[in-house]
Amino acid sequence: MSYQIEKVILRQIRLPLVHFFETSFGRTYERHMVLIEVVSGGVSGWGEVTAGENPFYNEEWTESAWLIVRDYAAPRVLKRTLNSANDVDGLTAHIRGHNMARGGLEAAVWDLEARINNEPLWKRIGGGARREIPCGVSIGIQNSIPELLKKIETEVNAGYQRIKIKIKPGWDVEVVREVRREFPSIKLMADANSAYTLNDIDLLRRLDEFYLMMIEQPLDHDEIIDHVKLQAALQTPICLDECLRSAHQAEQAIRMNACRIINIKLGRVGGFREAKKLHDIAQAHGIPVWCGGMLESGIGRAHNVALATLPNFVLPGDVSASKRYWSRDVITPWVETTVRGTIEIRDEPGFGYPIDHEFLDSITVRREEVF
Ligand code: OSB
Ligand code: MG
Repeated sequence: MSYQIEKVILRQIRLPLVHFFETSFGRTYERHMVLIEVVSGGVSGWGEVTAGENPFYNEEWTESAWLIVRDYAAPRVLKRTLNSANDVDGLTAHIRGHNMARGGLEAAVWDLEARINNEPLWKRIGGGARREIPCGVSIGIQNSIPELLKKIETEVNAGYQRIKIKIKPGWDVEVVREVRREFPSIKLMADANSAYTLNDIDLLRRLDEFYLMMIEQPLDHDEIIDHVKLQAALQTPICLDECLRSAHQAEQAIRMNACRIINIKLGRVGGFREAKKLHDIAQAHGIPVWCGGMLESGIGRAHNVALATLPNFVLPGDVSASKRYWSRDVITPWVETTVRGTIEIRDEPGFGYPIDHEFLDSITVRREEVF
């Protein structure tokens, strides 16, 4: 069934984190997200742009996302006859980069299409390989090692299946050693967010001793080739995040042996269509994937849950309970985990969680309609 989008509504919200989140590129206390609502025949679909507040993870940030969606992406999609949400990717593919802005709009159209068809988003995208998704947590750089150990203990006790810690030069080998001493048998991994270079090979090899599940994006954000050299020097599998922005790049990285595992983020690759393509290519090569996170509100979080029901999402992802991030989420109920460290999928149409409109309105700092 074809449909047309009559209106795109952009909203910018502010949501303070319950605890700051620190990576090798900086600390975040409060998220400023752009939410996208697409309207067709009285039905609304929702998406979230996963760009950060600053262009430090990649080139995008809240402000650029607003302009890209408003001035470039939305006008290409509005009033067109769409046969499928699969069409959206191609309509905005002339935009160079800015995958998160493109992907926020694309995801909103998938949600809309699921709602028009009265079916859950996970079903619309071809997922549903599992009824509950395995969950891990991503724990940022802390002020001290004891504080980190305390946080890990809390999350392990909450049932999370694997722990990811952030590392950077000066907060790496000794920190991982202490974590391993305290937690010898947990599934543990480290994410460097591009903080190292090939000059650090010897240091990174010292991490092999701690039998990490993987080390995520150790080298430059746009560097695949150096990861080939590093992977050949390490026992620990490399997982790529930042530098895989398309299914094609992922295929090249796999063929070159730049990584053995892939983190898929909906925004980073520009939406569900590309995420599914990347997923399929990894699966065909026997490379497991997991769903990354970008400190999403409930809307982006629920999209991630749907994505993680595709069959090759076999490793626990960075999708965890709302309450780890927010004192109040924009959906009700919030995303919660089971005692097994999983999130159960829901059968309501679209992304499956009603929006808390009253709260959403109260944290909206900017709103604009494009039609
Ligand atoms: O590299 O995975 C990352 C958050 C912001 C930017 C980059 C990353 C992250 C996370 C957090 O690790 C994952 C989450 O809990 O949402
Ligand atoms: Mg990462």
